[in-house]
Amino acid sequence: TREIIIAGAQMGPIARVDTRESVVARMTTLLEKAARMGAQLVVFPELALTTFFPRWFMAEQQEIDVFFETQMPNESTEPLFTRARSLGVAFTFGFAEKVTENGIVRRFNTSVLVNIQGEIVARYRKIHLPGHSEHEPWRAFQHLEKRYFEPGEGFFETTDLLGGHFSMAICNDRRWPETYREMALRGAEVATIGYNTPLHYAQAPEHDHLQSFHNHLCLQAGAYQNGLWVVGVGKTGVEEGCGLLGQSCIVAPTGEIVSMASTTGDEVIVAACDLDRCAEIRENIFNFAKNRRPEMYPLLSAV
Ligand code: ING
Repeated sequence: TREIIIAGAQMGPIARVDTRESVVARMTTLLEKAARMGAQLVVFPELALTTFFPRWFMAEQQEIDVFFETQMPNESTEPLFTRARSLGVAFTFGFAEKVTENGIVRRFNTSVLVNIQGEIVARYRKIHLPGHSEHEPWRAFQHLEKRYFEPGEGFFETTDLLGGHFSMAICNDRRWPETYREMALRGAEVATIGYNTPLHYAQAPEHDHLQSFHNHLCLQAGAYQNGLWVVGVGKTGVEEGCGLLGQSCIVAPTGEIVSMASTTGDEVIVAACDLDRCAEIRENIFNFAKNRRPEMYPLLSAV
């Protein structure tokens, strides 16, 4: 067996006025609790450092940029990196990233994976940006990820950590079956996925009551159909008047939920994840080499 203790650090609402320092203090408390529970890796939500600001239309770029980090770690997040290193715990979290590449300022919905030495060993920039790019006042709240972020240009890379192969995805990525298949084809054993999912979906409010079902359906199917451990961790509760889905969970390669949050606040969930269990699926029902027929799915990889 190759058992790794993995924790999901679900976070309750973050107010627009909450300082990075106050949020990092909450994250540090969650990380310390996870460590006490034996965690070797702690998974935080998407955009874990700030409120989910794409819910508002903001005209001025400098008002938007208040929510972005221009370097990582930085003065406000360094205490989290330092504490994790002292506890020998790896972690992953999402944040809004503003970088200048080749003289061009770029903004991404990003997550990083940090090893037990406190070093960033992987960076992923969300490729499936949901929502819309123009102000749509008819909505109860906006979902302007297509306006505030660019889609990432990196693939679902895997990173070796703690004796396993890890891949990161972010929120809407988890709804696309391609995400998990690409990870699994690259040898991933664990998918870590932070999310901020409103309970109200403006274009189809008749589906609002299905948000929890659709969340677990995607995570469980992705896990089972690809023999992956999947860790889905939400920002939850009523954040600036907007209800966000909780029920963060850890899913085994069989598709079974083995640990789930039961509050809509800051909460640690933990599971002992034997990475060798991926083989139960990947060497049998979903043995890609023996059973998958890519030549019969020509449209799947078509651009
Ligand atoms: N949020 C949502 C998500 O994909 C959404 C957007 C909500 C899509 C509900 C469909 C239904 O979980 C982010 N941040 O991607």
